[in-house]
Amino acid sequence: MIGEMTVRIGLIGKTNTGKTTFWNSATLQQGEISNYPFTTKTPNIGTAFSVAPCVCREMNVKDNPINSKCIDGFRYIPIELVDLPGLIVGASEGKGLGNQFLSVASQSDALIHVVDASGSIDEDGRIADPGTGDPIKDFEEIEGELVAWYVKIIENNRDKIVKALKGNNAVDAISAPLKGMRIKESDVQRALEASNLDGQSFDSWPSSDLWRFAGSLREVSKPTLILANKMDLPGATKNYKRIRDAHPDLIVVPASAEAELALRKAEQSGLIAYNPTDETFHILNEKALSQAQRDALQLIQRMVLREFMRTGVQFALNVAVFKLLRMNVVYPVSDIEKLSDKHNHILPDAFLLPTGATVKDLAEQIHTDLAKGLLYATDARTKLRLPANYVIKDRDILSIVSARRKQS
Ligand SMILES: Nc1nc2c(ncn2[C@@H]2O[C@H](COP(=O)(O)OP(=O)(O)OP(=O)(O)O)[C@@H](O)[C@H]2O)c(=O)[nH]1
Ligand SMILES: [Mg+2]
Repeated sequence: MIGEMTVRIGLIGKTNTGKTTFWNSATLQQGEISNYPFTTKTPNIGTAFSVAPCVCREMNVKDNPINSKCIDGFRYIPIELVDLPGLIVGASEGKGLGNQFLSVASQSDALIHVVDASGSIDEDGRIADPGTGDPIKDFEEIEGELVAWYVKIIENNRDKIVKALKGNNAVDAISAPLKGMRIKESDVQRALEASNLDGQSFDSWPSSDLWRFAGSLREVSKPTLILANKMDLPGATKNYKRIRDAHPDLIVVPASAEAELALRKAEQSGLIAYNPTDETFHILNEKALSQAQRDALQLIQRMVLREFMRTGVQFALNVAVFKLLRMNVVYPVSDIEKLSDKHNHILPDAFLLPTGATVKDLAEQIHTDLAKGLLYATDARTKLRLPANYVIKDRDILSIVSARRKQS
């Protein structure tokens, strides 16, 4: 079910870092990849998956998923993945292509900031000799552009905010023009507190306060991980460690998007069996491989999978969904004995709901009618009745009982 509530992850970063390569490997689509700066001209939007162990094995049933997939006991739950045009310094002032698409980035729930850990792009994002570029500097510059853009949005809405401040509290007044950016009131509240501006009149903030607030708001509203990409190139390991040391407060995931793409392609053409949640692949048809393919697979095995255990693509998506956004997986059913819907589909749906979400929130996500007449939910494991304000746990299997409409 891809809709309003679907979790959306955005790929940002300097041009040429491998965003589209990552996106292609995760969505199996064909965005244009090249080693020229600014290859991606408009955002690519596609479906990727977050993967978690399914409850089917624990409950000992064979499931028939509808809104998701179940492969080898793992549930693949769809999320939206957005690939953005590359950014460079000055983007917030309109340099490059990125500026006009920062609004698309801002509609994500979380961001994956891709850097070239091998240091093989120069300051302007042109391909250079590995080791000559600096991914830490790249990361910090792009982050600076993002904050500058937030400052600009708030500045552009200054009159509206000041007007709204007359009848409302600061959180409501500041949040209103930011609604389209998936920024919640609680984000604004947290950012005001983090920047020591809670209770300070917005009207009289000096520019330094505005920047501090924008920085906090960027941090709390769009949780972000750093993807240290191109780990298959020389020098990348050193930079990966440098990035981790420079940003101990952020999760850094080492990756090779190119290796993931090669493996997914080889899998699609039936050459290998590869499961992205797995850490290895095996060759299905040795004879069909060309020498070049054989060499490439060996290189991937040696350089990427053995050293880092994984290519990092699926892992990064899971970290974004389950660690940054703290999502839980919940399985709504209609019949708690059979664990099925009305049409006998066993464990048909898996939904992602943020930590703290209640039975009421789940009912709303399924159908507004269901939420309106909501009475209670029943837990399939304990058969207990749970009230509307029960806080959902990860892997809960629940049946919603509503006076208005029974769950289909
Ligand atoms: N060695 C190596 N090269 C990579 C990897 N990921 C991407 N590349 C290469 O880096 C170059 C840029 O890749 P893209 O995916 O087009 O980069 P992008 O970030 O989308 O670039 P823009 O659209 O211009 O912002 C291409 O030549 C890719 O083949 C990787 O993991 N390892
Ligand atoms: Mg691109």
